[in-house]
Amino acid sequence: MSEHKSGFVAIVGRPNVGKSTLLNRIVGQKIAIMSDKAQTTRNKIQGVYTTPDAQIIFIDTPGIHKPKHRLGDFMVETAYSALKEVDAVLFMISADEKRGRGDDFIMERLKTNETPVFLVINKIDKVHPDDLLGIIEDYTSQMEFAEVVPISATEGNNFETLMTTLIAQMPAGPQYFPDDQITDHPEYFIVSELVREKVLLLTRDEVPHSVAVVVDSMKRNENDKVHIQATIIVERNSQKGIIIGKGGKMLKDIGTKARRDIEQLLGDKVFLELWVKVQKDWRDKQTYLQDYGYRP
Ligand code: GDP
Ligand code: K
Ligand code: MG
Repeated sequence: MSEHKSGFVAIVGRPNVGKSTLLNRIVGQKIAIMSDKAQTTRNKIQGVYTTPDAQIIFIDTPGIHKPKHRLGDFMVETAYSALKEVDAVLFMISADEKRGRGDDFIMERLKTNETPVFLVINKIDKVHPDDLLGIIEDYTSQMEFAEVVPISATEGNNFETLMTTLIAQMPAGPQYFPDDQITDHPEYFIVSELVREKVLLLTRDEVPHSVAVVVDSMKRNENDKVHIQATIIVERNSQKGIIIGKGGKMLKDIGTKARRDIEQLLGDKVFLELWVKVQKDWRDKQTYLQDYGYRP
């Protein structure tokens, strides 16, 4: 009989390399929001991967980048503090993009750490297999990696290999969470992220990152529907107009799409009520940041 293993793993990498996509594959359910916009993920989200012999708790870190305002500072801090608490780091890169300053910046940080680092080369479905060798040589000349694993987070290539290799790296330890638990985040946080995802998806570049979503209440009513009230917070009146849309159409679309995802998540019928509020420059005001849940 082999000993039970468990440990914590951080996923780092520049924006859009596929960290949230990998995490969603790991937990097999949509918990970290995905989009093609950078900096979609703001908070540390944990996903739990459980097998009969092992359990790994994953942390999806916000993209590491040069902070432009206070929210940026917080995002970078979250990413760095995660690196010290873990048993392994997955440094994810995208096979179809050249090594850049962002990657070098992250590697400089990782080098100062004792934690074993896996180089995860994602999006191999987008390149020719012959290109991989050059990528591997380029990165391994920069620092030492415990393992190098090329994958496709969307297609699933080498996913099992990555998990097996990771488990081998985990220390002996107990199962921290029950078998069926995939995240320790409160449901209202995931719900707010799902609404925010739809706002980003439907408004494209018109309402970039100046949007936050707060779930004001979540209650089950008599006919067993979950009644959710949430507020979308923007910085300018013009953005409020875009989000509401002509005759309220945009807000209705956001609500419909978000409701479908939330119903899947909760396994219950949902009645979703959305409000839009303007809060000027909320990103630069520490008190607002705390109100909206971005606490270090
Ligand atoms: P993050 O910012 O690192 O969390 O990146 P996301 O997980 O949000 O992914 C960014 C974009 O890359 C999304 O459009 C994903 O669908 C896409 N993507 C992620 N993994 C892969 C992959 O393995 N192959 C391809 N072709 N696209 C991917
Ligand atoms: K993203
Ligand atoms: Mg992400």
